[in-house]
Amino acid sequence: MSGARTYLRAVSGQRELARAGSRATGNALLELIQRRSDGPIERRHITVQEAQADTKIAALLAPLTAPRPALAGLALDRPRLMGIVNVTPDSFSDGNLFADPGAAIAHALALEAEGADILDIGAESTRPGAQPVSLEEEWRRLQPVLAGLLTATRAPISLDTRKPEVMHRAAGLGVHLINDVSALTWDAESLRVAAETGLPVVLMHAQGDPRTMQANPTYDDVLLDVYDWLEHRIDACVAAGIGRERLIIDPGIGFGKTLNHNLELMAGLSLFHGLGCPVLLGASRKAFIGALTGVKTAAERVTGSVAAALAGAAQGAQLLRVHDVAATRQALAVWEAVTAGHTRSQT
Ligand code: HH2
Repeated sequence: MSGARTYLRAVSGQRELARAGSRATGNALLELIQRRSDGPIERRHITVQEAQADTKIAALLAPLTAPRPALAGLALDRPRLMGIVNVTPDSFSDGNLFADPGAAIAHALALEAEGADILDIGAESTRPGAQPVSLEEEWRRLQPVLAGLLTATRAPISLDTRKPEVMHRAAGLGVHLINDVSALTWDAESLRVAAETGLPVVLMHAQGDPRTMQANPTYDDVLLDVYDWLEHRIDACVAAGIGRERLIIDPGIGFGKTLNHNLELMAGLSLFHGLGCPVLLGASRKAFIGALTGVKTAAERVTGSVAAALAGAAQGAQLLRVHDVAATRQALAVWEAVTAGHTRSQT
């Protein structure tokens, strides 16, 4: 079968598969997807036992069951919350609220107190239509916040940037993670510099640049196209010396996607575990929630955001990037206990 590719995802039971590890015999239901360059995409359901009985399919099952290494000291055996701190005048939901360094630090500490496991600090909005900011302006905004936070919090600090020089400077200050919405494609130096930092890196998929990305995003099959693109970026990172164990992948909700693209990605999210890296979902307060609910003000999309976070957790996402940490933490605590049938201390 020339030009054919096979993919495997858990339609249900991804969390149980991950817990069961190589012993995986659980009741997960799998979907086998075959895409040929010259024909329709075929999808059929199979059981874990059927997957294990076929050597080629068993190889696709392995990354769905393999444990992920700890990230910046955090075990990834349960969904972790990345609290968002935008040190910007123009972010889509909280622009200008935390542009002052003191306000940004206070907000980050409040998110930590609410239960954020990681704090994601960004100083350049990448919302649709956003204009890029210069290196020096981005660093002017970031430096006091990073320096202040690194002495004030025990939570790992993630740096949301596309610029290699910002990665280099922030790594020198001691940040723990790089989060790049361009998956290290924005600058020709990004791969090399990110490799040198030795830090874990979030590779997010985006089609196009924030200024134009919502103009007319098109895909053959959004789920498989984003998967293939992220796989190529992982390969590029590995070739540049960033080992797979340092990578986290993210389908990039809202970045060059229509409403239906976003919904297909969320519904098929478990596919991305096949890449063998932790999966991050960033759906918080985004426009697709407004489109589904009619809530125009981003800051009022908390309930919809929590629903999206739970949907991501149900598909085994290890990291959830959220503005509303307390609300998401409360929902996750209840959801985890009622789906498990016991509290975590009883496991
Ligand atoms: N979304 C935004 C920014 N950074 N990083 C990852 N990994 N995944 C995302 O989905 C993601 C991201 C956009 O949200 P926000 O930071 O709230 O807004 P803005 O870009 O306007 O500052």
